[in-house]
Amino acid sequence: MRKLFRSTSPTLLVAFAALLFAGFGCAKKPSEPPKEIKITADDKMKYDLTAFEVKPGQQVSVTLTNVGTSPKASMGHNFILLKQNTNVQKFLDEGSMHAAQDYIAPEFANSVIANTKLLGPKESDTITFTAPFVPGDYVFLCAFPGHYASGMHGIMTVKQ
Ligand SMILES: [Cu+2]
Repeated sequence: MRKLFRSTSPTLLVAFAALLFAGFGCAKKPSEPPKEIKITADDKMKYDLTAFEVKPGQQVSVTLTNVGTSPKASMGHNFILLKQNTNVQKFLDEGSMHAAQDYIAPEFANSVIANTKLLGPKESDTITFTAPFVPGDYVFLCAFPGHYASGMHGIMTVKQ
């Protein structure tokens, strides 16, 4: 009896592990496709969309396309979604010294919920993220120096 138990238990363990994996797989499966947001940015330092709404915890896919023609070094654009209570001015000031990091200062990396890369003319980037569970307004902006001041920012509202 004891010998039989010993020989079957590894099989049982494998079966149990498989069940666990199946369970996790189920839990992770998104219930609906992500909400798709498409934004363009141009040489006039403007987004064509400055406000959108999502549900708490919803999967969101943002595609930013730079429709301008100016070189990336002088007119790059990105989309950075910030956590609430981020000091935006400080984020921009510190970021301006980190061109190689797409203007996101390492000390502010934790303030970013999601971001596209910095895009040159005709480039596009899609990011997918989970919307915050806390309802409210979340700032998004372009961190290229001077662009926020020119109006390159908007609000993502999380609302049930
Ligand atoms: Cu920009």
